Amino acid sequence: MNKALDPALMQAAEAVGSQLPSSMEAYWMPFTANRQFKKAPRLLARASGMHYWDVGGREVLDAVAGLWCVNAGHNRPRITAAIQAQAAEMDFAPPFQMGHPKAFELAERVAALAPAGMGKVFFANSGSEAVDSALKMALAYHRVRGEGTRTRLLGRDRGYHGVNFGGISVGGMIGNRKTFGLAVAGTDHIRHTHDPARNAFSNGQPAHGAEFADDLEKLVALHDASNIAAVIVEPIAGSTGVLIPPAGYLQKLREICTKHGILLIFDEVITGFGRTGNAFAAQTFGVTPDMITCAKGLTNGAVPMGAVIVKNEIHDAFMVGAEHLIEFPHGYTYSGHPLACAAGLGTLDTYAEESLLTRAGGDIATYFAAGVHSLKGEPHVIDVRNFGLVGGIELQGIAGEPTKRAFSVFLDCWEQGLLIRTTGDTIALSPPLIIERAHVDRLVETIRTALRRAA
Ligand code: PXG
Ligand code: PLP
Repeated sequence: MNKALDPALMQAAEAVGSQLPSSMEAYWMPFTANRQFKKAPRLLARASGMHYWDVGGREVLDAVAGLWCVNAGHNRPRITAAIQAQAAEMDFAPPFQMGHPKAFELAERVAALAPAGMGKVFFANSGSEAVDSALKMALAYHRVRGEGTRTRLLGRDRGYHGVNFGGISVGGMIGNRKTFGLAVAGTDHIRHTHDPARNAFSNGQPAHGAEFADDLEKLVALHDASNIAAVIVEPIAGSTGVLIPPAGYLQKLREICTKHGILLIFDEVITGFGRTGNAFAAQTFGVTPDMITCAKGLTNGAVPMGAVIVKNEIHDAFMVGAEHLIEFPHGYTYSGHPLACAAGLGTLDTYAEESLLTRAGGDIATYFAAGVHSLKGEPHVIDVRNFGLVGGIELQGIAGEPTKRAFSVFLDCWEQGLLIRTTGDTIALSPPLIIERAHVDRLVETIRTALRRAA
């Protein structure tokens, strides 16, 4: 008997044949209020298309693509079949000094989707690993070219680059950093671009704030370009509340990086694979970085995988010295795992067959934008932000109790059968790219209802 689960849920689960855990004690859950969760668990059992079903058999509309990753919708047959076939054929292949065909195939396919000239792909197993791989690559690139003094890594306030030591050091989420002391030395940060006084309720890119990029010139003046390896930013910051780049901002960052020989890394873990209307936000915003980190939508969330997509000349700079020597001493046991590669190929096939990578640049995104902006004027709403199929609805927090109001809206939506995500007091939406108008209507009206009864 599981004490943690309430009898009504257990009864419902039994009626639909769900297997409940025998205990919830052992699992230390990530980024979760463990004690609160275990008192009133939200357990998912099945998924298909735009929906989850919980262990009690209740249907839940997924407005966040799982966790920004299930871009083609859930349990797509091609992806499932690819994983099943691969599992039966070959479970694992060592990635160091060995290979298997699908890793090469997937790298070619990813490179073909990337901006021109970004033709090399390094595999990791998550966004966090992709980020730390990219940062190490930047350091090693300068060193192999004889510019070994370029060791500083720059990020941006309110940046999220995963949870490994490199990522939290260039990241700018205060809670994720201060908890862990010093992390990687020699990092610094430019300001974030959130400017509600000038940009509240912008539809698409905000008009004001390109000049925030000039912060990079300030850091160059402070540290000297000869000591700076790279700057990493998310084209759209997702985890810290959906921050859309002001018009001209990313262009300006690119110009300053080029001028000073600093590598520009776009962290596209969220924006990659169709979220903004192209395969990558680099293409949507017309700015080509030196490296792109991605994960999530690469395998539609079905098997963990991350990747760094690199400009050819960066890769080529490593290809010097004796040919029997390892050029880049970095990699993971599961880099290019066969199951992940199979899932990735099935995913890219699905995106191509259904033209999903450009869908967030079309009519459905206009409809989604109109829907989320219709929440302006509802209780507590102080800003609405959107781009492609990403939406952010910022609420006035309860005085002295930050995050509480948004979390209460999250719980209300869950009760109503809608899965959203909140960060701080902002509701973040990133539905699967297969979303239809009726789903947009339902998610907007569910949030409206929750806002109207939120304390
Ligand atoms: N970079 C960015 C830009 C991300 O959004 C990561 C790196 C790390 O990826 P992994 O796969 O290591 O988690 C992410 C991940 C949220 C949320 O609620 C977002 C992420 C992860 C968890 C929650 O917004 N993004
Ligand atoms: N720790 C130990 C003791 C290991 O042997 C390895 C890999 O061989 C790792 C950590 C790294 O694991 P992974 O390659 O899965 O990141």
